[in-house]
Amino acid sequence: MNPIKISIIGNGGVGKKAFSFQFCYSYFIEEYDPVMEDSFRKQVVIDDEILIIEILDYYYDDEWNNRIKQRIYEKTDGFIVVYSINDKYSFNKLENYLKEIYKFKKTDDFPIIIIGNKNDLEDQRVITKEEGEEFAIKYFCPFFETSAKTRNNIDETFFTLLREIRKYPFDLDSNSKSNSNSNSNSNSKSNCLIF
Ligand SMILES: Nc1nc2c(ncn2[C@@H]2O[C@H](COP(=O)(O)OP(=O)(O)OP(=O)(O)O)[C@@H](O)[C@H]2O)c(=O)[nH]1
Ligand SMILES: [Mg+2]
Repeated sequence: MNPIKISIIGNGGVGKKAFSFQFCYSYFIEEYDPVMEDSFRKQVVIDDEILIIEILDYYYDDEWNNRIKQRIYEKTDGFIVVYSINDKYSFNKLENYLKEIYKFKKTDDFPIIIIGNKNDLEDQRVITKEEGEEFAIKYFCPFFETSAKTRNNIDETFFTLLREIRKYPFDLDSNSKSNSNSNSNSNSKSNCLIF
C-alpha cells in the first residue's frame, strides 16, 4: 500500500517533530533536538479504509536547495503548516510557506491545514485564536489550535487533512474545499480509528 505523504512545515522550534511524534506514538518529546530530516509512519482507519500515513518532517530554510525542496513537495499529498501561538515571527512566516507550496505545486488549491501549536502555553500567547482563524479563512484552509503536549486537536488535524486529500482535486463549482475553522470539523473524529 502506498503511504499518503504529508509534509509538516513551519519555522524552527514551533513543534513539528513533537506534533508528529505525539500523533504517531502518543508521546510528548520535551527536549528540543533540531534535526535535518525525520519521517514518521502510522496506520489509520478512516471511513472503513485502512491508510498508511508517512509524515515528512524536513528542515527548510531560505537557503535550502530548491531542487530538493521541489522533489519533496512534488510527492507530498497534503501539507500541515505550523506556527506557534507564542511566536509572532513563526506566524508572520505562514504566508511565505503557503506561497512556496503554491509555487511548487503550481496551484493555489491544494490540501493544506494551518495549525497554531502550543496552545497549552496560554500565558505566553502572542497570537490570538481569531488571528489564526482569520488568516486561515483568507487562504481557504481548515484551522486548528493544537498542543503536542496535551494532544489537543492532533488527531482532528490529521483526519481533516486526510479527508481534504481524499476530496482532492476540489470541485470548485460546488465549493467543496473546506474554508472553515475547527468548529465545523467537530465530527472529524467519527469513523476514525487510531492505533
Ligand atoms: N508546551 C509545549 N511545548 C511544545 C509543544 N510542541 C513542541 N514543544 C516544545 O518545543 C520545542 C521544539 O519542538 P520541536 O518539535 O523539536 O520543533 P520543530 O518544529 O521540529 O523544530 P526544528 O526541528 O528546529 O524545525 C521542544 O522543546 C518541544 O518539547 C507544545 O504543543 N506545547
Ligand atoms: Mg524538528
